[in-house]
Amino acid sequence: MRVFDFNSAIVRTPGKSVVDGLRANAGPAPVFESVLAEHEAYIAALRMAGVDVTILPPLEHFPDSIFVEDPALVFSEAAVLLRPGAPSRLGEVQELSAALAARFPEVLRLGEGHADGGDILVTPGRVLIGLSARTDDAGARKLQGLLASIGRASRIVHTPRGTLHLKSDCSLIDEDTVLATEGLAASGILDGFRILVVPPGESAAANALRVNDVMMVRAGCPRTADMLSKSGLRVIALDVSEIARIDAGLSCMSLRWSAPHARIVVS
Ligand code: CIR
Repeated sequence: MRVFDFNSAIVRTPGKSVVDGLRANAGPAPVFESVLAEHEAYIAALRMAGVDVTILPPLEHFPDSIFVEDPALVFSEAAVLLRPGAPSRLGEVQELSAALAARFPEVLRLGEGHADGGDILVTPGRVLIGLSARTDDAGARKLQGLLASIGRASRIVHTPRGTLHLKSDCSLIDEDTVLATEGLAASGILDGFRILVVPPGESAAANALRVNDVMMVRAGCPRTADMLSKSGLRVIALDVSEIARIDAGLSCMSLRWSAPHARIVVS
């Protein structure tokens, strides 16, 4: 099984409070109805890629809770409840725990430090954990221990300064190849992988999402889409312009894994 073979996913419907989601820069807040539409299209794309999607209810107290990738990390064999680095997001962890306990044979819990799922890139050989403003040394080290306990090797790297999450700047394309921004490609973090650099002006497209044989890419980045199509992938362009206003992209809106006996619907 490849690390991007998934038959199951969890997402969370945005609450109206999503318009108050965290954002690093001043700018217009997203429009709730538009976020909802982008989220619905995202769910449809996951289903089209062959994934059974569980939709959790909105949490108005947690504006960023639509971004379920950050409070947890999931594999077929276990889930890990993380500790997001933004204080307003810490409570999202508890809100996910019952859904994960019902679906995974083992649920581990990060007990100290901070780590956001957006800083974690799962590759075939190891899990890369990016230190960032959200993921600290204590959290990364503790997470390494948890990963080792389920037989997963990991490496701590540095998310480029000024980048929210490691995966804001990269995504796995296939078992040997990573799509990355020019800056991340030059950093050495990805040495050993074949790197496809996103074309100039399309750096936001580096946060793409491989699900089975589908590659979800941010709409409005035609050269990236073209490059990926030429790699033989079925590319689906998704509009994420509203959620981008709160610093988000494609990977952050789901937790994905391969469950042993999941119902698979391909449409
Ligand atoms: C935040 O700042 O936490 C949210 N507004 C965006 C989180 C995006 N998460 C991700 O890319 N993994």
